[in-house]
Amino acid sequence: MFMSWVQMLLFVSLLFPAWVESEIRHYNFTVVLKNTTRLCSTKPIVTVNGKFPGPTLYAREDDNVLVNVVNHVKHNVTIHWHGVRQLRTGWYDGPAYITQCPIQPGQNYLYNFTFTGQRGTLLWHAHISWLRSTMHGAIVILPKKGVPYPFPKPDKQKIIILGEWWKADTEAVVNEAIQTGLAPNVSDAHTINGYSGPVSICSSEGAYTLHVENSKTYLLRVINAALNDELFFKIAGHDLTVVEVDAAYVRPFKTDTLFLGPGQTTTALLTSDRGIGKYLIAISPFMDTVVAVDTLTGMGYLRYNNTHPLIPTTMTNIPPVNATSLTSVFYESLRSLNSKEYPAKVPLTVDHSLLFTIGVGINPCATCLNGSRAVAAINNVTFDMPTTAILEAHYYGINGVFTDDFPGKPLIPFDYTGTTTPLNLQTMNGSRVYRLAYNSTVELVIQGNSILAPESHPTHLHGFNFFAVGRGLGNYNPEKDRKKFNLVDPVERNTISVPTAGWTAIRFKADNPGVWFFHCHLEVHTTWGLKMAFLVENGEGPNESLPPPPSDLPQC
Ligand SMILES: *[C@@H]1O[C@H](CO)[C@@H](O)[C@H](O)[C@H]1NC(C)=O
Ligand SMILES: *[C@@H]1O[C@H](CO)[C@@H](O)[C@H](O)[C@H]1NC(C)=O
Ligand SMILES: *[C@@H]1O[C@H](CO)[C@@H](O)[C@H](O)[C@H]1NC(C)=O
Ligand SMILES: *[C@@H]1O[C@H](CO)[C@@H](O)[C@H](O)[C@H]1NC(C)=O
Ligand SMILES: *[C@@H]1O[C@H](CO)[C@@H](O)[C@H](O)[C@H]1NC(C)=O
Ligand SMILES: *[C@@H]1O[C@H](CO)[C@@H](O)[C@H](O)[C@H]1NC(C)=O
Ligand SMILES: *[C@@H]1O[C@H](CO)[C@@H](O)[C@H](O)[C@H]1NC(C)=O
Ligand SMILES: *[C@@H]1O[C@H](CO)[C@@H](O)[C@H](O)[C@H]1NC(C)=O
Ligand SMILES: *[C@@H]1O[C@H](CO)[C@@H](O)[C@H](O)[C@H]1NC(C)=O
Ligand SMILES: *[C@@H]1O[C@H](CO)[C@@H](O)[C@H](O)[C@H]1NC(C)=O
Ligand SMILES: *[C@@H]1O[C@H](CO)[C@@H](O)[C@H](O)[C@H]1NC(C)=O
Ligand SMILES: *[C@@H]1O[C@H](CO)[C@@H](O)[C@H](O)[C@H]1NC(C)=O
Ligand SMILES: [Cu+2]
Repeated sequence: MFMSWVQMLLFVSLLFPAWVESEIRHYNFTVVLKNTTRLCSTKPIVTVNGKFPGPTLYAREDDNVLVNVVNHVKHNVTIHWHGVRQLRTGWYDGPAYITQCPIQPGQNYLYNFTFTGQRGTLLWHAHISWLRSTMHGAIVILPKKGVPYPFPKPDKQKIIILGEWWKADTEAVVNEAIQTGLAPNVSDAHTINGYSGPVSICSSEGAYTLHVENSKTYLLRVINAALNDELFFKIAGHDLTVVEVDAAYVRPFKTDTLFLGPGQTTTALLTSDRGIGKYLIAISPFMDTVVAVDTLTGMGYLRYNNTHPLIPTTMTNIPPVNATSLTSVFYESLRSLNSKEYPAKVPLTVDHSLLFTIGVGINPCATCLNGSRAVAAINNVTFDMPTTAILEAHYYGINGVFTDDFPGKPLIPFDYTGTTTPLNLQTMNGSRVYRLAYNSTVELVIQGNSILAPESHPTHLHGFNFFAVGRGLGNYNPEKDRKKFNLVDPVERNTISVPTAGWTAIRFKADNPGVWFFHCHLEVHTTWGLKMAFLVENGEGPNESLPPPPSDLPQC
């Protein structure tokens, strides 16, 4: 006769499937200090909700997410939802002084955005100074209700967050580097879900254990939340099938080693078919040049649930720090699905053809320890952080905050990957942006330079996914290299490594109005100035324009 509430809900959901499909998900992120013991010493760290790594943000595609961030520490904070498209929600993107002023001590800000056209694994992290070393966590975007994965349904899902740990306070580490002009101290360990596993400096350090049962399929959502290291990820005795990167499905491929730069995510299937045993999980850094990195391997274990404690761990071959070929093989294996359901919408025409040369050099500095300091630049521009958010200055037409004269190519071309370039990097100052009309298409060749040292740079673009259409070594040659671009099924990502002494070409469509940060995701390089922003103008009508800011947008 009468319908129960459950029946009523079912009835309503049949009538209005779209209405029940997307939900509003509320989260409270309270930023607090938490005394934490790692590597046999205790220090207070800045966390969300006292957790390290922080809480996971779960949602489905099309869900509206509301995250109330309350700042209870003495630092200014912001949070960036790394890889979330933020379609017309640029006020919630998070990089300090680009899209918002910081959330100051005692203040709060409600981030309000929707996952559109994305599914998979991403991460959130603080986007101010070096706070992301301890303020980060996973974002899991499940497919819409009733929509299957384009791969066999896993039995279980696991989140695996790779990080870096310093025994010192990371704010002290970066401040010391800024003052002295020298490179900041490298981290003391690599961590898997917060634990390094036993290392030389602390043999009693705990380890992450991935508990498995035999004959099951696990979906591993692997996130590189390290500050400054690109990392290899390996599990002894088990292959992984990569199915998605940066919340975009890829053509599945099998590998025994994952390679992730900071900010990148890789989702892979693992089949537990060994029956019994305890297998080493190893994360180790990649650096194929003379620059110093932390070389301690982070360790965890995969353990079958019927394994006796005394069964020894099965070891794996840990890739050497200079295993360049592994990184190339991994990148070359990545392809978009480019299926009917998930087409690769690669821009086929190009309105802006840009060349950005990126790298690190040395500049004179009277107040620095050696009379010089490290600087980094894009097309010789070392980005100055303004003291007002650029997005606000753009929206309200405030003069004097930024200029829109960012050079689209090097003003004086040079032999980017030559080895005889002086270490001195001629830099220009400024908070310069590159202006794009709504819907314009961009081809951006990111050319690594060898001024201080050739080095791999994981570069990140906010507000868009791009297609990685080409990659090569040496100086980019448009006549020769452009012909080889993959415009059919290139991988779609938000962060891409520019190979050491080489280049990477990406394409994207500027269909998201706002101000979008572009920077190296090695935090040390961001600190030194390897950053800029794209300003995308409004299109026609409200659906192609940035709405006004929310009333609680933090003020400077
Ligand atoms: C968030 O915090 C508010 C205020 O403390 C509380 O009322 C609300 O229930 C919390 N929401 C969630 C999802 O935890
Ligand atoms: C951390 O430990 C120190 C020393 O024991 C103590 O003074 C401080 O209140 C603790 N802080 C927090 C956030 O627990
Ligand atoms: C979130 O933003 C949408 C518009 O994008 C708006 O309709 C909604 O009211 C906002 N939610 C809150 C809680 O402010
Ligand atoms: C950085 O390392 C040097 C040399 O080990 C040490 O003296 C210094 O205190 C460290 N700086 C910080 C901020 O921990
Ligand atoms: C391992 O897990 C399976 C499935 O839950 C269970 O049947 C089995 O008894 C477990 N084995 C042990 C030793 O706990
Ligand atoms: C990596 O470094 C080792 C030790 O320095 C060296 O022997 C080896 O040739 C290098 N491998 C590559 C691929 O450069
Ligand atoms: C700074 O000076 C010290 C001592 O003279 C030297 O060992 C070091 O290599 C110099 N560092 C840089 C980055 O120039
Ligand atoms: C950029 O820096 C390089 C290397 O220092 C130099 O050769 C080039 O002339 C500089 N370009 C400009 C426009 O200053
Ligand atoms: C860049 O700006 C700083 C301070 O704003 C100034 O000291 C420096 O001389 C400027 N450098 C150049 C190359 O203009
Ligand atoms: C942008 O592109 C969309 C889809 O291609 C089109 O519908 C829209 O009219 C375009 N807007 C402008 C301002 O060009
Ligand atoms: C804007 O988008 C909404 C929802 O997609 C649609 O209903 C509306 O017609 C669009 N308005 C314009 C002016 O295109
Ligand atoms: C926090 O941000 C405000 C606004 O930009 C700024 O005035 C203040 O100096 C910042 N505080 C710290 C400790 O950086
Ligand atoms: Cu870099």
